[in-house]
Amino acid sequence: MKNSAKWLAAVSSAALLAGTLAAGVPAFAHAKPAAKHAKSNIVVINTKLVTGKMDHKKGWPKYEPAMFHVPAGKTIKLVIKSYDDGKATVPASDAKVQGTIGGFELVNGKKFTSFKAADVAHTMTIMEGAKTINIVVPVRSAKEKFVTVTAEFNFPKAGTYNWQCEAACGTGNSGWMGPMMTNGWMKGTWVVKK
Ligand SMILES: [Cu+2]
Repeated sequence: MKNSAKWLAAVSSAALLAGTLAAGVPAFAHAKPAAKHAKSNIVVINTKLVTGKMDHKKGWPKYEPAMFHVPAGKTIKLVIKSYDDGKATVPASDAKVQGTIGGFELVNGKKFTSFKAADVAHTMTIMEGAKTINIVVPVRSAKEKFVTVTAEFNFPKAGTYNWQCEAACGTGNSGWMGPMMTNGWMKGTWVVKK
């Protein structure tokens, strides 16, 4: 045999061997069906709160996303990852957590029911008919990249509910212009379906 033919024979027998081995073993182990989540009644919604620098629109911080679609009657677990280190003027009443399950929110895993107005960067204030759900986003510290705010609440009834950030984080003298007036930035909707 010429060298090249020897090489070819070696390669093909190796391939044959590999094929035989492969045939003896199921090509892919079957993935186990995912265990049914014990808390399937919870719908997790993630959003990010980015600064004007991050979204390349100076002075325009933004919730990404700011429009939400959820089912009625389920527990909504909202997780906000906020990168904002800038405080904004907020009325003291909006520095309090309101309307959430248990009346609290978690910031980096720690329970809070209210904040010093000076520590507030934004809010997620949802007008659910006569009820208000108020989730407060505190300023992240210089040490951390972001803060994680988690709150649970629910919408018993279908409908479209508006939300607004109540901390004056926008443009203009009042801080209420620009993103504060623009859907998809510091205001938006929760569309709740049956
Ligand atoms: Cu805001």
